[in-house]
Amino acid sequence: MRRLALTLLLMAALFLCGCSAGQDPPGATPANALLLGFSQLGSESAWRLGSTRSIEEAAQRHGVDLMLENANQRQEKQIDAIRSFIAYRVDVIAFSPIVEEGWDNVLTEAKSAGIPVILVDRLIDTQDESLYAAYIGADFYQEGVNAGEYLLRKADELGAESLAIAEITGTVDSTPMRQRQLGFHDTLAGDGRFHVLESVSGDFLRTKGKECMEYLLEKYGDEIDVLYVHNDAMTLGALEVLEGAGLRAGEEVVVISVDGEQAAIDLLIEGKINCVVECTPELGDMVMEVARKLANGEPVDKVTHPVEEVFTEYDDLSNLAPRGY
Ligand code: GZL
Repeated sequence: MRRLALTLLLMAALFLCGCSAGQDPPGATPANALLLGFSQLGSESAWRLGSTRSIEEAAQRHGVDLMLENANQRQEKQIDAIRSFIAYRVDVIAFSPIVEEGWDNVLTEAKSAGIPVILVDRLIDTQDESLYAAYIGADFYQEGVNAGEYLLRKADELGAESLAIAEITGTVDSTPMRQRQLGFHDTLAGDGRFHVLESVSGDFLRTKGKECMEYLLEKYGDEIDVLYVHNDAMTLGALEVLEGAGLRAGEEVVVISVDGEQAAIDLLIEGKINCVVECTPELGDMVMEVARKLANGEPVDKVTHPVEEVFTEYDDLSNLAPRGY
């Protein structure tokens, strides 16, 4: 009799607070709730916009509550965002570090607060690998190797004895800039056919890619046989200058680009770009899966690379799916 009375009392209490057995009372945090703080570095390219979209859509699909802050290309704003995530007691922090150095202090604060950190898209340079739980992003060195291996094939096909290379790099001291440069030059090292005229930074921006091309063309003119550009946005800017100078990009100048934006693929099909090395921005689902595991105290891989392709003038791209960025 007492048990029945207690049961009736409990059911009445649940009814009065508007919830039934198994539901969380209003205002309570649902059992599988996950609050992710994400610091995006900016909006510098269609690739970056695709990256942000991937994170936002994946958070929706995975039922993750997302606090996304855009730093507009400023490291100090990323650091401020991470500090605000710590103060807000998010469950997991993720961010795309604009450059590799300068993160130890703020990530030590996150570690002291017991909040796991995921590096997305770019790495940091630190002596303390415990400051982050996982890196989800491309193997940029391999992307540079992919670009170099295309050029070796092109040089053989041309029967070229000497090719002068101009390079437009991404943001100085960022992982993609450092690794795409290293992988490319390591692949060509020792092959006497290639020499680099100059490497200049376009900061991954179309406008600066255009300025770099104007500078390179002014200084080297038709000496330039090959243009290696660290992202499609800068390539689009550079092609404006080449076309304006009456130079046939893809023919008189071999053009190698990275990212795989739709605009670059269209130019590859047109024959104005010779090679596009893919760097996918579609990392959102991997980020959410790892964040969920970290929040549940489950082990995660330290490094996760997405599968990436290389698109060249030798490929049949007629059935290539729309790129989505
Ligand atoms: C690469 C990413 C780079 C892209 C650029 O993963 O960090 O940043 O290649 C973007 O388009 O600006």
